[in-house]
Amino acid sequence: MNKRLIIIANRLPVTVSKREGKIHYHPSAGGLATGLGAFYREKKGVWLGWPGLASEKIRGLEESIASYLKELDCSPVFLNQRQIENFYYGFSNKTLWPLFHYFVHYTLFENRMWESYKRVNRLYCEAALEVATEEDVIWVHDYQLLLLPAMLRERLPKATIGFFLHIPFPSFEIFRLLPWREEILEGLLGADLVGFHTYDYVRHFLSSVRRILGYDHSLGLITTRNRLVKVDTFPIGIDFLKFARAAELPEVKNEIHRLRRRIGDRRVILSVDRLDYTKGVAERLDAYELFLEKNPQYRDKVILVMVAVPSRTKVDHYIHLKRQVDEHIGRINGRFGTLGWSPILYLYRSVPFPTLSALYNLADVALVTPLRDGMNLVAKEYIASKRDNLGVLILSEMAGAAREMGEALLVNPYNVGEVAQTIKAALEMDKEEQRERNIRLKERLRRYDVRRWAGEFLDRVNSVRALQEEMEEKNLRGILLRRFLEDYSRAHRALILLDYDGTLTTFTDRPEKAFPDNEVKNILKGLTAIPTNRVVLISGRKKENLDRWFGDLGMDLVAEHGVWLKESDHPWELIEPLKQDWKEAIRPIMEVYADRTPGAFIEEKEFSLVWHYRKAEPELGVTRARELKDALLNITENFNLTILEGSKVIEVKPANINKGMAAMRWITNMGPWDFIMAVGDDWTDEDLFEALPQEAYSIKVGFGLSKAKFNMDSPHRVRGLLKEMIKVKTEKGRSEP
Ligand code: GDG
Repeated sequence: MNKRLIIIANRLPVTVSKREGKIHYHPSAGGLATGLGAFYREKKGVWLGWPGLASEKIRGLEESIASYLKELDCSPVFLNQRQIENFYYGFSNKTLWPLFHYFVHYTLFENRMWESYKRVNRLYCEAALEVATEEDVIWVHDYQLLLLPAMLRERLPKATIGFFLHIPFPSFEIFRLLPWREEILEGLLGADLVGFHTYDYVRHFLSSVRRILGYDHSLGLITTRNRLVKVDTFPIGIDFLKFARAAELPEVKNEIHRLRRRIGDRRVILSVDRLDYTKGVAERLDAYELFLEKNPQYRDKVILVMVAVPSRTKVDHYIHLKRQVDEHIGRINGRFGTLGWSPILYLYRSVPFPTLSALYNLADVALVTPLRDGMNLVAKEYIASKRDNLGVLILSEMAGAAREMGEALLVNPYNVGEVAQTIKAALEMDKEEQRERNIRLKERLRRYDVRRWAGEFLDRVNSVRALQEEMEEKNLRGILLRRFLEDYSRAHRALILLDYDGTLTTFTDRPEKAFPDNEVKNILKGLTAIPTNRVVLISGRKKENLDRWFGDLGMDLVAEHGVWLKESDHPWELIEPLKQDWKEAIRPIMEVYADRTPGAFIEEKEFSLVWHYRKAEPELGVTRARELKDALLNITENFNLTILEGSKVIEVKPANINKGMAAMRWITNMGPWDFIMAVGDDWTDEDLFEALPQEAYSIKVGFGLSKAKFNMDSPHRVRGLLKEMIKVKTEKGRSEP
């Protein structure tokens, strides 16, 4: 099915301005607008965003602007001056932008701005609901709209929603500073797919989700309370052909001649960016100054053309930065300049595309040295523009682009000495080497251009949606639930196999704290009291523990994942003769790992040893669990033991004994049954699901991959199901005396 594409970004690809009382429309600057501008129209899509002008300035003209934009498949979200101040200049650009770029000392945390951010995200949501349906693919962009995916999900539960972040996602240590970190993460997890430029950003995001919200992930799939969310890297490309072909355009050729006349035969070093403190302009100027100081032979032979596009000119840090840069350039030009030569040609404005392309063509060296940058398109555009494949790209390690552009000269932008030396090396690199590096870079840029980027993102979001739907189909509710209850109500002999922790109750920090509340006891009592039922609680817990909690309920019990079995009033039996001598070899190893992992501890059962790490710092816990498993592998083989990975536990126990094997005692020895169900939540329950006959109902609690035929979201819903079962039989009992 060809779904419609709805793009939602802070800005529209068309900017509206007002001059002398008249409204003008022109294309917006920036990589996203140019890259996706044509793409979404081909997909018969709609682009939603702010047209760039405060609503006070266009009072009474909203409708005519909206209808003009509609012709361009754009749908405007109008923002007033206060919203622009608090949402855009405020929370987006004084909180998220500096924090996500590691400028913690520039970051403001103000509730007023946060409130506005929430309200404006809501406004985008309402605007989206006027055009979008659940049949569409909705693609939300960037840091201004982090809450929008969840808002949309609430209103359009079945829509396909993707989110892409264009700036870095910072490490957990930085992200955790945000007072509203939970809301932001939950906001993003409303999407089906969350995309980033690099693997580092993915890693940081997953780590924050795990540590802050407690949701685990595997292979980039996060299991939230009720859904799966995929997280992946999609390094953005550029409109390759636009840059590669530009040099043939007459207006670009003219610009090249004009600039060449002005610059003479001097070597050109180019830098192009928005004037932003993340771009490392001061450090770059320091490096250039040092280069001129150390290499007098290059004076009057080079020129640094510095295009600095004015940005956020009303924000204090930017006003200050502008002043600093002006003074710095003045100082360098004053120090080294001569009557006929200024070392820096400073263009504090946005230049038209032909000039930009001409500069890319002319430049012998591109100096792209941001202190932090999500990707950086200038680096890519420079290489794509080089028809003769000559020119050297000096690129900051801190730009996302550095991850894919290994053939560039990579530098640490804070290391002024290194950057100065690299400028010299770039000017002296032989042509063959330049060609070799650039051909390789260019090939990748040609193959993975912005269309391919968008295409891959959209393919992936659709496939994640398909996976979601598969999970939805397994969710035991609606018709499936009705059929289940009908089957059960007809049954004359029903076998009910239940896990306890994570299935009938949520997890706690320490296993002994998860004692059953009255509700769960009443449910189990109620189920067991129905004469046609046989209820078995199959747990990993110790038998003493199960006796204490459930001994008086009349159910059958299985302890230690199948080691011990007990039929209602009978004594406990061992499933088969087992040894314990292996514990002496295993316990010391587990102790070492418990000592090295704050929060981890060992639980000893009669025939197994369990290493718990639920309370440990999550990533350390996972790493140590992996190491522990490695350390145990050799020994367990010798003793015929098996290592189980449960939910935040590593358990060592006799091989071949598992919940499935234990369940066979009831399934085969005590059959036949006309209804069998098993409910469980973790790896140890997979053995149980596997042991069930075809027609049985196997139900996994949670949304991870499983052999179970059905899913339920939470222990709360499992309790609801069991209550329904009791009700069904009781009602039936009353109506069939
Ligand atoms: C975000 C992330 C990420 C610049 N000056 C002029 C001009 N430009 C164009 C360039 C380029 C774009 O603006 C700037 O590239 P960025 O990579 O900084 O893109 P942004 O959209 O600002 O930033 C960034 C990007 O999103 C994409 O995901 O790479 O890390 O911060 O396309 O050509 N264009 C013209 N005149 C100029 O003076 N015509």
